[in-house]
Amino acid sequence: MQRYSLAALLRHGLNGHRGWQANWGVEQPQASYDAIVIGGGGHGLATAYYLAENHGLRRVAVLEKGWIGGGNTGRNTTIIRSNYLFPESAAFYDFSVKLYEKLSRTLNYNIMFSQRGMILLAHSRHDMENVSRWASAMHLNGIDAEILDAARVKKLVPIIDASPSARIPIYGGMNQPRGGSARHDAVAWGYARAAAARGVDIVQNCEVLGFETAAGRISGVVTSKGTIAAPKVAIAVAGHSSALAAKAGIELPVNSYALQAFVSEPVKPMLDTVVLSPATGMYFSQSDKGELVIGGGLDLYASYAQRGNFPTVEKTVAAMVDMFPSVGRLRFMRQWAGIVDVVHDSSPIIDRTSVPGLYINCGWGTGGFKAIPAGGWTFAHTIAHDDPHPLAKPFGFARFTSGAMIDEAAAAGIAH
Ligand code: FAD
Ligand code: PYC
Repeated sequence: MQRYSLAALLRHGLNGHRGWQANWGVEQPQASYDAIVIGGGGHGLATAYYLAENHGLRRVAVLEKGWIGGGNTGRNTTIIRSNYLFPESAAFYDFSVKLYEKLSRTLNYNIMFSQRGMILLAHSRHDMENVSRWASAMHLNGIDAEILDAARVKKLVPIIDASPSARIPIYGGMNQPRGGSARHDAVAWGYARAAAARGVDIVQNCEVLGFETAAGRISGVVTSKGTIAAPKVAIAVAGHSSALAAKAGIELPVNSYALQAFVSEPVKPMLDTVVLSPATGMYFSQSDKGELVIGGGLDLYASYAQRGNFPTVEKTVAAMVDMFPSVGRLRFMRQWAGIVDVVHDSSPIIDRTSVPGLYINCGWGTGGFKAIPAGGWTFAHTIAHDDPHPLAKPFGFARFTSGAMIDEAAAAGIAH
């Protein structure tokens, strides 16, 4: 791993930053690997890191068609929480939060993890019932949750309009104190650097175009940089999962939609928690630079365009200005979308596929950033042992035939 002395830092700073060595990445892939991971998002990079670190596989490549973190990992609004309803999800996502709690130290890279709490707003008596049941489910699963009345919401979020005349009334809410956020790029870069330091080849600008098989097993991939052999190939390409898996003859129960986010100009500290209003689909937090990081619901039709469309922006901003009138004159600096991979029970898929040697991690929809450490950990185990990790087992393909769905639509944060 690269370490710099103070003198070296000064020298680099004064000479225009020439001469830094790259922390990861090779231009050309080797002819063969023990395992190939397709997709240099958080899940692919974490998978490669844990393959090397937990399972001793060093001849591993991550193939990324663009740049690492350029997909949803670098486009998301970084909410981390484990407030799900079902025991399978609670165990999985809380394992992820626990890995996040020590990730900066694990990777020796500051991912700026901040457990500032995550508040879900209740706008009606019905919403209050809902969050009460939700908090009870969390307590039964051993996860922190507190019910808030309107006065406590106002105390935690002073800029909210909780007055009796507010157009969107505030009845109260629910807080997960251990929820929060982390810097998305840093998660990708931290895993990439740590994986590369363990011998993983990270190959950017390398698109996987198809699969090679021999005697019914996977034997490699065809890429924009040539054909590469490997007995194990793992897909972690989020919104492009169904299109890529189809090239191996696999039909996935996944649809792809645009999910948008926006960032305001920076302002002085005004919010030190994460706030989400499930009923309106509006949520926001404040970044360490002062920008408000804002998101809304899914665009309503399936799409691969990383733009999003205007009605979603309008609806989100209208709800935000109603609830937080003081933001009404702020200007937006940026708007974008990512293509999210949606399964009809709003839960992910981590499993082997029907092609021996081919594995898949997908279906994170609007909520897979929080799952990156656990997704990588359990997917690496699944690949290394050719058998699902116990935490991943409920999230396999079997549920689509057994009917044992894990329907987390109500706890998805942003419905998907
Ligand atoms: P990605 O980061 O998308 O990585 C997949 C990679 O695969 C991409 O880099 C892509 O270029 C590459 N790829 C695709 N096809 C190929 C190919 N053929 N060959 C090679 N490479 C290929 N989650 C949360 O938990 N909290 C949030 O607050 C949150 N907010 C969100 C807000 C927005 C606007 C969006 C879009 C998503 C949000 N999410 C959130 C969801 C989260 O971002 C994703 O679930 C997560 O980042 C998925 O990670 P990934 O590694 O699977 O996918
Ligand atoms: O998963 O918590 C989440 C989330 C909120 C907004 C988008 N995803």
